[in-house]
Parts: sequence; C-alpha cells; structure tokens
Amino acid sequence: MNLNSFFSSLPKKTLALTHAGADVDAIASAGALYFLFKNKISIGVPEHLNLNAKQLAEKMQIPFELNPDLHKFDALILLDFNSSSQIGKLAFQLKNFSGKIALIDHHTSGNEVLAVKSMSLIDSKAVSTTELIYRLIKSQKKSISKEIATLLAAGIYTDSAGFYASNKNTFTIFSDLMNKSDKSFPELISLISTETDFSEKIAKLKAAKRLKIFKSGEFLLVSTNVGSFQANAAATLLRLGADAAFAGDVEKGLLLISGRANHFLLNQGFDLAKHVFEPLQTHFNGNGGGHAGAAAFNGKARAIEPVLQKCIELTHEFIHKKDKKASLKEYE
Ligand SMILES: [Mn+2]
Repeated sequence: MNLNSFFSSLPKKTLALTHAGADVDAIASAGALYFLFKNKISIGVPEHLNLNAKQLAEKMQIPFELNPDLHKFDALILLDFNSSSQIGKLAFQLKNFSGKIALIDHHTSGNEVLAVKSMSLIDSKAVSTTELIYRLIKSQKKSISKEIATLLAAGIYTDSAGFYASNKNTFTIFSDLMNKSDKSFPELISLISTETDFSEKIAKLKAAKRLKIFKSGEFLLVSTNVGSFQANAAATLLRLGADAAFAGDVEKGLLLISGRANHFLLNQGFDLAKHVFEPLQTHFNGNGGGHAGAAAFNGKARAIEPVLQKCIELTHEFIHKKDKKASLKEYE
C-alpha cells in the first residue's frame, strides 16, 4: 500500500486529523481533502483551533469534530505534524490505532515514526502542508475546485508568514491557486484575518500617544501609561522602533506593568525578568517575573509614574554596565 493507492480507494471511515490548536495550514489541508473526496472524509481536531483557523472553517463551511474517538475510524490521515506530542490526549489512542495511517507534513521529521514510509509524504522544504496536498492532487491528475484552491492558497500564505519564508515554487503554485480560486488577494486574506478588538486598538493608540522616550547609549527605551492590554501595547511599541518598552497602570491601588525587549538588547545579555522586574520587588510592593524578552510585574502602588521611571532606570543600569559612556536622557 502506498499513498497513491490509499487515496485512490479510501477506506470507508477515514479521519483527517490535525495537530492540537489547529492553525490555518492544518485545517485548510483537512478541508481540501474533505472537498476533494466529496465529503467522504471526516475531520478531527484535538483540543481547539486557533482564531484564524476557526474563522476559515466557518467561512468555508468545513465541518470538524473536536477530540474525536480515533477507534471509530478505519484509517487516519495525519496532517501538519509528525510527533504524537502534537495531538495532546489523543496521542495514546494514536499509539494503539490498528488501521491504516497516512501522514502529510512539512516539519522536520524527528525520531518518531507515525506512518510507514510508503504512506508518508514528508518534505521540510515545502512551505506548508497545503503545498504537499497540491503536489498530491497534481500527481493524481485530479482537478482543483474553487474551494480547494482557496484553502491551499490560504495555507501557503499563512505558513510562509505572508511569503516571507517562500521560494520561487511558492509563487508559481500560489499563482495557479489564485487563478483557480476565483478570488482576489484581499478576499483570500479576509477569510483568515480576524479583527483586532476595538478596545485593544484604542489601548495601543493611547499607549503611543502617552509615550515617554529615553535614550540610553545606543538604545531607545520607552514607557507609557495605559489602562488595559498592557502586554500588547508594549509589543506594539517595539514594532514602532523601541528597543525596550514598558506599559503599565495603577487602578484602585493595583499595579500592573508589562515589558518587552527586542533581540538587540537580548543579544547584549539583557533579561527583563532578571534585570528589571525582579529588582523592582526591592523598590515596590509586588511580584515580577517572566522571560528575557517578555515579562510583567503585579503589585500595589499609589501612582504609575515612579514605577515606570524605575523600570527605565533599571534597564539603563544594565546598559551602563556594558557601556560606561552610556547616559540616560529623555526626549521631550
Ligand atoms: Mn504547517
């Protein structure tokens, strides 16, 4: 049995199974197979789908079952993963599955073998699993409907990070798929992009409006006062050009600050948790921690300004230790 003969006479009860937290590429791959075999395939998703994948499934009317019982099926097609750790609690059922298993994936394969070689299509050079499904359909000389073309294109766009990680093949295939999908590029994007919450947009814009900008040596440090979405606000400020950003608020005495630092600072050995939010505990009442590039502090304070100021000073202290000539100045 090989993949071609498997797909030319599919077992009666076949389940296309994505990884847990299915993304656009995974659900699009499953959906494409579902439309290709005219509803003969069921789709299973362990745990949940991410927001973009969920929206795509709704708009393209792809039916799926969360956490299906694998033993109800005669065959499985594993999509967009090649390690059983990727399917959460279903891993145990997969290990004991006695039916046929096919595997289509574009991740680098590890030591685990989930399907025999003749039943696997693994190519880590493919930008998406949908690209592999495109190749499979082509090799079987089947036709690509509008729905299938749309789904395959969506997987390529998402997994190439908007073509950032693509090769010349990607554009050839994508162009063919866009022709067949009968959709414009904005129409394709609208299937997978989710609206950012209105209050989140306002919080980010207010964070930018209330910004304080400091220069420490080569680095730009910023702080801002914003009542909600502090983590997203700080991340947004990095995209605007800051090397480290602190966004915080005091509400009814409760203090919350979120920090983000970019790789230029991290390459210097900077660690937000270690150099800012943990030392902050000796100056203010509360607890801090997290990762080198993303961390937070929760506590109690009367006002936010002195705390934000301290975050900037602690970051400057680190930079000054590396570069004795670095001085801290604020831009008006
Ligand atoms: Mn993928």
